[in-house]
Amino acid sequence: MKKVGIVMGSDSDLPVIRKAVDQLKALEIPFEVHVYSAHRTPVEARDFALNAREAGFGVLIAAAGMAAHLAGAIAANTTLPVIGIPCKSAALDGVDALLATVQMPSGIPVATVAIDGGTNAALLAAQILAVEDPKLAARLDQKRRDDAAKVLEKDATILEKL
Ligand code: RP5
Repeated sequence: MKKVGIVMGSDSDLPVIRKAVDQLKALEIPFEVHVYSAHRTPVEARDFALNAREAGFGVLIAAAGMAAHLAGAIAANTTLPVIGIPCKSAALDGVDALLATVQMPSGIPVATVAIDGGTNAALLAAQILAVEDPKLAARLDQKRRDDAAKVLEKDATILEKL
């Protein structure tokens, strides 16, 4: 199976990345995690993106906060699918990163998930890999069934709580 490459702009983004990593582990998807910044280490971020396909990655996830150019900078240097996670920061609650990540110019797409949306980033990466991997697709189907069962359990008990 192809690997998922995860890049975060700073180790302060780790709580968001941990959610993605936990989900990838649960789905038995191989991954690598790096700290590269579009601004502080632009050369390393670029080189990672340029070499990613050859290095065995199938999807990339990029998480950054504030003026969050990381996902876009990665996407500019690869045609692998890139998923952007805007991370919340103190001043603007992540809206700054959301707009910087989602508002990509035509020609360089970034599939942007919710602010701090580490879990959905991992699930979207899994769904992309599952296009060519029936076993992974079956694990995703099972997760959907498990999640639905949990909601229906809550439905069955909600009246007792009221
Ligand atoms: C961004 O700036 C990072 O992705 C992080 O979300 C934010 C703050 O970085 P630190 O100052 O905590 O390293 O580049």
